Amino acid sequence: MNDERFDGLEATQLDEFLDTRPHSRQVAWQRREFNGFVHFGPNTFTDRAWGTGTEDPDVFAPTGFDPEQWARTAVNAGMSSLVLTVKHHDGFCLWPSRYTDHSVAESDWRNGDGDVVREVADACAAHDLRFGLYLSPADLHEAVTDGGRYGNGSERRERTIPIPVDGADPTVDDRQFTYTVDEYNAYFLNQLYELLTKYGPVHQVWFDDAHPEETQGDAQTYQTSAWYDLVRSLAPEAVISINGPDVRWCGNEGGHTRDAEWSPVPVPPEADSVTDAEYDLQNPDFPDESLLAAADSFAWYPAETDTTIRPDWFYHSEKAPQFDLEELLDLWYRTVGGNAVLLLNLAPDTRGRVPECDVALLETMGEILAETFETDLARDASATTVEPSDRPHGDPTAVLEADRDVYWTPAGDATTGSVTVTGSERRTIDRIVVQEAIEHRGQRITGIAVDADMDGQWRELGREKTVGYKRIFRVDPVETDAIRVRITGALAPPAVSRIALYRSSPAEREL
Ligand code: FUL
Repeated sequence: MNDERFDGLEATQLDEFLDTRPHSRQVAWQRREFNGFVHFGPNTFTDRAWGTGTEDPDVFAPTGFDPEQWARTAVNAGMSSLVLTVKHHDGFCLWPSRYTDHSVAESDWRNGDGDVVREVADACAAHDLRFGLYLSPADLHEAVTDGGRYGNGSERRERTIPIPVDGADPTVDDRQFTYTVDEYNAYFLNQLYELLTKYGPVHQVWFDDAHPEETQGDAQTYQTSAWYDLVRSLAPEAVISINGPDVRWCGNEGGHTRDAEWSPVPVPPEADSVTDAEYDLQNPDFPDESLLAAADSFAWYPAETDTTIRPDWFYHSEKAPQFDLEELLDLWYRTVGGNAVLLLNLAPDTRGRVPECDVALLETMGEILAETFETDLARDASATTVEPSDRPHGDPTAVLEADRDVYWTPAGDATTGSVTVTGSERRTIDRIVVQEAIEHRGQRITGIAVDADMDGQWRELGREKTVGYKRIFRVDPVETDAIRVRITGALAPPAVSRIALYRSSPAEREL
């Protein structure tokens, strides 16, 4: 089975597609699988989705700010990192920035001595969570206040980052950078500099594409190549997401996923890079046939599904979680098990705590997933193929090892093949995990089926189009001692790094 969307590719294009590989920072991010987003700021207190930029800093007044509780919740849910809105579209900074008076330093909260970013970064470190930051390019405060830098038509000239500030704390870093930028971009770069030097290590930088006021959005050009350069210099392991070259927005905020999610994506001829391309990310068939056929080159640009546990990104007192436990688990399976990363938003309330009912949901979710995936039922299994195994990557037992650097491929140029995993006894199985060796061979599989040996007869349990980093099959429970994974199509010889078998936890089955 082949995916017809690739039929129109020239041989050279196909070669380029196949040669596309993730950077190590993208691999590290992909392996984090499930992360927490945190929207917290003036909107938490004003009950708004988007602020105006004219909020009095005193509205930011958490009564029981507890980032430890956020971090504990995240860990118990099974998350690997937290990405905090250090500045949302309203422009209010959750750290005492030297470059604005619109920050926690100007609020009565902790007499202006509070630093949300510091405490969240520290809580993450204490709980072995990676830390990421969302810094909104759109900045209403800078757009609407007198002397604001957003869209002020200022001259682009050579500026040294960080720009020294009289009387302010000296920088904690002595590196300097020079960019030819306007005032708003200089402001943005100064803030990035502060954030990446004071609160690191930072593993993800999230640049939103959205702007609450379209027309104002047009007023300001974002000099993103300078931003990217600064992030690469100060946080080389951080992925730059959404309005960035490393991680692609999945195209919706509702937690919808594609049946077939591809990480290598075409760069259209009119664009210089993926960040320059005008993609229709709502397209369920992205990247579609016409985009593929027209491609000049390809880039590894994997999908992140961001959605929020509550109906809005910020806390609203009258709203409850929008997903129940079953839906949350389904979301996790469709994203993590569908070659995407899940970024699930938490909305701390006016106390500065994740609401208890959300905590309960997330912790139950985490317990269920931990229990389901605790024991790989293939751990004492053997893996066999019908082909000779004494050739490079011919040994099928590679798929039983967690080591992602060992993998199996079929013999010769074959684009199909199968591995049978046989256990020492019959076991009940209803989750089958398959992974491609994306680090070494990119993404290739276009068709895959899984079968169970039912007393000498193979019974097909499920079928999918793509695998990529990870595919999780949720199948009806079968009692068997052998599972066969059949690659039914691939763009080039497929490389399978992992096959693992599980039984869902009793709590999951009762849902
Ligand atoms: C959007 C923003 O406008 C929302 O407020 C939220 O931050 C979401 C993650 O991104 O573009």
